Amino acid sequence: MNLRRRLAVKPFVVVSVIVGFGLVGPSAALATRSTAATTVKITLFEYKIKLKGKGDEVPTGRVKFKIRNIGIEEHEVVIVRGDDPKALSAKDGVVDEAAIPDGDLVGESGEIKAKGSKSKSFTLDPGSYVLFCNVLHDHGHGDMGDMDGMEHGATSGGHFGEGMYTVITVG
Ligand SMILES: [Cu+2]
Repeated sequence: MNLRRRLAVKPFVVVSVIVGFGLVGPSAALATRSTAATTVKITLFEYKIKLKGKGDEVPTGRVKFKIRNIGIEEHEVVIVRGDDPKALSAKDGVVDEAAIPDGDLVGESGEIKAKGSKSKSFTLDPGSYVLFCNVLHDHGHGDMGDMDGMEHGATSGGHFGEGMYTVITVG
């Protein structure tokens, strides 16, 4: 499993190195391209993902998500290609992230504690993206730490099922 993953990732690294060298060249076309990231401010609370300003329309390229959790529960933002949250494979209000095709999963913020904040940047191609929170409802299980994959196998629902998602358009 591990080996397969490493092999799968390697060609990507090689390609990005080559592209990186290409950017060093004094190309006028590339020089005019803005390298500044667009900042999109996101507020999380029970159970909504709110974008500030015109955050749902984002120019293509580097996007910096500044995420604040103003709620009382832990939240996160998962970014997936697509324009319909309901098209995601979900069970009991929890999206099956393992069922998302590799190329569609852009990334995630990771859990953000109540009153906490996090910034994360992604390079986004034109298209639509679903942003959602896949945190489970807290049933007083105490501190479970950062257990990876704890979303899976849940039967008691999660924030996605409460409608904690939104759609952004890039391009
Ligand atoms: Cu949440």
